[in-house]
Amino acid sequence: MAGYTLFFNQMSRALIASWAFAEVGVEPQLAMVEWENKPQALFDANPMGKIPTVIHHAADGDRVVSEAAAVCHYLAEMEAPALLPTDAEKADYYRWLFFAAGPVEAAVTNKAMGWEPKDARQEMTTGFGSFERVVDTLAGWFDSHAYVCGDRFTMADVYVGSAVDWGLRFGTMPARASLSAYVERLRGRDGYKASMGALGG
Ligand SMILES: N[C@@H](CCC(=O)N[C@@H](CS)C(=O)NCC(=O)O)C(=O)O
Repeated sequence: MAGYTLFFNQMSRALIASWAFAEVGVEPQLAMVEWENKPQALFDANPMGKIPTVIHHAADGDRVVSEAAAVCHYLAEMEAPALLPTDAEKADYYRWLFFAAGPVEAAVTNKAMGWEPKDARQEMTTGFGSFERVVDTLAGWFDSHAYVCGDRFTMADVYVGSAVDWGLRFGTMPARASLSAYVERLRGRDGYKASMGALGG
């Protein structure tokens, strides 16, 4: 049996996990998920019924990990410590990993669904502030850094890079020069081509 099961659909955030698996050099068993007919095993593992959901068939028993950012980091912890941050890189690594999973995700999806904070007061209490602040802040980082942790690719780039890649690909994030250049660097990776590459050019 493979060491991991990945509940998967090609047009979903499960591609992020697929990319993470490619980067750590592990091939999971895919459990295909049709939206209209999700397998019971997915709900058993994750009552949210969302993907990516991963089951790690560890020596001490099965472990479930969901949430794409957590899946990425967990796989680096288990399989590829070289993709984890050094002490000096940890602040950048966690900062941008959580920024992407929280403010970026919320800002992009809220805007795409037609909701944005309507005034300064709402911005103050909304975790992402405003879509513009989120994009300016993220693009500002990549104005002067090649990757999340500076000049070295880490697992955080799989998650942050996926958010930027999807944003540019589907037009939910503006194609700022630094964001486009960041995504181009990532698209050159073998792990990206073997996973996200399925989305086409
Ligand atoms: N917070 C989750 C979101 C996962 C998510 O929304 N996945 C979508 C596909 S992109 C899904 O499984 N949708 C199926 C559903 O909600 O029924 C993560 O970051 O992994």
